[in-house]
Amino acid sequence: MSSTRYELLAEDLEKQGINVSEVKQLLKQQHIETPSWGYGNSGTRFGVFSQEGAARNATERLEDAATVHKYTGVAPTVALHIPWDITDDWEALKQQAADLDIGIGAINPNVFQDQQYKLGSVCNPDEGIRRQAINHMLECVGIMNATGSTDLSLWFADGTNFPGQANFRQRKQWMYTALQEVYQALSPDQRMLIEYKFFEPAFYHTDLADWGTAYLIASKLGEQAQVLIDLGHHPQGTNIEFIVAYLIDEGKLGGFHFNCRKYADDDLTVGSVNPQELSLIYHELVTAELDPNTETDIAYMIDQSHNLKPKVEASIQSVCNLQTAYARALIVDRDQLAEAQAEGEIIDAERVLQRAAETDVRPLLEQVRVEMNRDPDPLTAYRKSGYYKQICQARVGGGGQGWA
Ligand code: PSV
Ligand code: MN
Repeated sequence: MSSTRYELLAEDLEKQGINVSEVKQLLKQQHIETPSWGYGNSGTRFGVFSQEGAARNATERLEDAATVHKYTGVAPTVALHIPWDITDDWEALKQQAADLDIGIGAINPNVFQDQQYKLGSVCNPDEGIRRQAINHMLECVGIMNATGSTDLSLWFADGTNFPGQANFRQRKQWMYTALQEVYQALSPDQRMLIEYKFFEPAFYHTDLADWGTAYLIASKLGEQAQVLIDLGHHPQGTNIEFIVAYLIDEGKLGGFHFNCRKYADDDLTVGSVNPQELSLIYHELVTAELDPNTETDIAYMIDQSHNLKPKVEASIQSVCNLQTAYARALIVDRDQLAEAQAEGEIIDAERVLQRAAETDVRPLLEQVRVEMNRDPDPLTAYRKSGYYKQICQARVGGGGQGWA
């Protein structure tokens, strides 16, 4: 009897000393959070492109997130952006999520869009505006309490566009005191994730520009504050896997926003242009995850808006790309790698990573999905389901969420 593609791969991996059932177990436990803002109409600063069937409100965004989970099996939570997802009945929204078999993930305050934030939020020269921003974040802690969310995910558009526009040190202090007040409102099981970005919408300076500034402030705040890495927020060529390793080693990596730097952030599918970079990032994540002496609790989230691709399909594709990267990282022969590193055998060390990255893990992922009672090909199964046709018929009208 001839072997299946999965059996051949499993045999080959076992020969390398990889425990395939452990790998499958970890793949089944993978957890990727999708963003509610990935399901509504969105755009660039040049315009919003409406899509047929785009979700028009939080309820519909939850339906889409649940659909992505239904077909992938590894996207069980959805991140909310406030006020885009505001409701006057959080209990009902939480119940809707539970009925759809998903949970509410990170809560993202929005302190960048309203008119008063033109010159910044917590670093705004106007004290009253700084207070409004702090109050909005405190309101979001209340929403965490109401929804059972444990992550407050913070990103600030604060920065300046011109030399001399503001006093850097004063802004640094405003940022810290604001975050301190919000930090103090967290309960012990909640944490604050601090996201940095070195450009956009301010281009002269950004108040939390890089992992160093985010790390410093998170360290000063305390254990419940950690850094969030968004793949789109670095200068081109940055070695992100090094940042990952460094922050993990300090117990300060709390969250991820996956996307692709090619289009700054937001829209381009994770792993579409740079699968090698993604594999190397996952290699660091998995190395830490498998290390019994290292504790990690990282929220893996996608931050993409899908302005061009059909949104639910693009989300399924992104989740699948992250499964692929995870699977490749799980099959790295870490003993052989450690040996090559210890002996200074650079080529051999690199070849260990290459071997994993070049392995076709599709049969492994298909097997995992079947064992999770999912279709082995999530995208095709979704396309056949008729969901898209149904939402196109049902969702007529509605503007651009956030960007409208
Ligand atoms: C900012 O560019 C960012 O990455 C932050 O995470 C925001 O919350 C998100 O995008 C909004 O799209
Ligand atoms: Mn982000």
